[in-house]
Amino acid sequence: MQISDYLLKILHMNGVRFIFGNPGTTEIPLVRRSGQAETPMYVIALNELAAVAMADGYARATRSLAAVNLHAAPGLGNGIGALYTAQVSHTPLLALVGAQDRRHAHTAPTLHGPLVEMATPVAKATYTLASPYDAPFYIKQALRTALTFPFGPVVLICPLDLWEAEIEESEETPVPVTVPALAGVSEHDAQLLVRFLGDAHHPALIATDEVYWNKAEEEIAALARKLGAPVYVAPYTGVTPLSFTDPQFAGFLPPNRQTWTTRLQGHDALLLLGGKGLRATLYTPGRLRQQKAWIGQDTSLLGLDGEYVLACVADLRSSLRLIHEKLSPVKPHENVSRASVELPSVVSGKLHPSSVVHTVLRAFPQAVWVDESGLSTTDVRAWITAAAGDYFSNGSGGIGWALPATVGVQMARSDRHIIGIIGDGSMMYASEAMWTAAHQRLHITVIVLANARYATLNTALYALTRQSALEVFSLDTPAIGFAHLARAYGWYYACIETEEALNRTLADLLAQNEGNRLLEVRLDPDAVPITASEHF
Ligand SMILES: Cc1ncc(C[n+]2csc(CCOP(=O)(O)OP(=O)(O)O)c2C)c(N)n1
Ligand SMILES: [Mg+2]
Repeated sequence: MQISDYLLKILHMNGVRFIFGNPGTTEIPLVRRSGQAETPMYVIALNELAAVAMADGYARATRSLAAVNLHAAPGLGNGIGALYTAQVSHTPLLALVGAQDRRHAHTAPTLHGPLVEMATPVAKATYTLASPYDAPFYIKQALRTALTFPFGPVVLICPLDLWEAEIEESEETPVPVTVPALAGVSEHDAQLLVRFLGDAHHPALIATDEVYWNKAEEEIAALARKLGAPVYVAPYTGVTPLSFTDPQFAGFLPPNRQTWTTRLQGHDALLLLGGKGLRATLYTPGRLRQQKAWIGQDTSLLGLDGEYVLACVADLRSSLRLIHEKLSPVKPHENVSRASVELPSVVSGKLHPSSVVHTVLRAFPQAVWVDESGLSTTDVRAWITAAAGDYFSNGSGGIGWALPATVGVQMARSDRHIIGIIGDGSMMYASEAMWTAAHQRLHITVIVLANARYATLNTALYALTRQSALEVFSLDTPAIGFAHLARAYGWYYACIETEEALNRTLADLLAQNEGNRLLEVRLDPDAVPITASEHF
């Protein structure tokens, strides 16, 4: 059996249905053999940033391994930013990277490059196929590593001259790989954690993406209920570890050390569930002085604000169950729910970003959301009612992810209405993803919040310097032609400039759910979202 066939068959056996990618000469044998019986289908993306983010969206929406193919050195280079995002968000990805034919690699041919060195900083592990003898081993090893907690992108480098090489007969049969299982915390540690939580007057749980990857949303909700404690979601969590409507859900923490220190100061014990700790954007001072404990899998945990009473590498689902079982019910504490944010009454006649976000969220309570709405993200999180797993954001701060991720999410959940809510700046990094959406005949809705600027950067500018805006952050000369963009890719387009048009268009959308739709919502460029002060 050829290496390419072995790889495709073992991917399929391990649940991989699609390879998102942008191929080149070095991967032609792989592309040629995909899409046959019991092999994944190749989904063409028009650039590598889009390909990786599509695979990332697909993996997040299915909570399973996704594959992406990147062309040799420049292709890998183009995908690095998106691999960084997948790494930060613990997405299980297998990146198949093509490499030059080794018969002339020493002559520095085109596309030759230091692939291992390029991939290493953004990969959980990097493997290179060197011969037909080691190929089955490294392919299985790459799959196993990608499927083992904590998840992250794993890179497998395949030189062109090896794709069609024959594997030894004894190694031929592709099999589901054995993945090392992770146990829950021990009885002893569970007892310590019960005491840690039970002795506290006001404990709080902090959830990260690992709760989602461990499928522990019900367990975290049950423990929080029994404990009468709130669950905060760590800043920049790119998936939803708990339903936004859960009574114990207390909101996303802001990515600001000083603000989260204040917000958490009423709690005397914090149990962090996964992650490395909390992540801020701009520097502010602050220190979480209360006692902390941690359960998770990413062992690069940082002890930023003092050491942990206890830190356990363990499966979250069974750990939370065991702690729940051992814990006696506690009288509920007050103020659990997410802070309520009132919509201001707007009279300018132009569209205010907050009222637009409020209206679209109310119009589609059942949708799955992919959010890269820039400065409006805090508004979205104030009002959204999505269930666990129905809300995604890049999680790394690296924008350009959302549009292609929306394509991946739609391919994973074809029965759901997927809405990307995306800033006009964020929309333009990988707009070619619209072609893949059209080619795959998807039915995505993208709402572009068109304020003709990088409003987030003006807000950061103000936080850093007290200057309110820079001309450089304007996107209005020329205005981005979203109508033309939609036409270029065969998407339906509507331009919305008034409340009345917004309501009418949303009603039309509810009535029919066919094809890809781009709604350009032209906002009052001078209005800022009402929660903008919490953005940094
Ligand atoms: C890959 C990447 N490049 C650049 C940035 C810096 N950046 C952060 S927010 C932003 C502007 C976002 O603009 P838009 O999507 O229009 O949202 P708005 O700020 O207007 O609400 C930029 C360029 C980034 N975060 N990631
Ligand atoms: Mg903008």
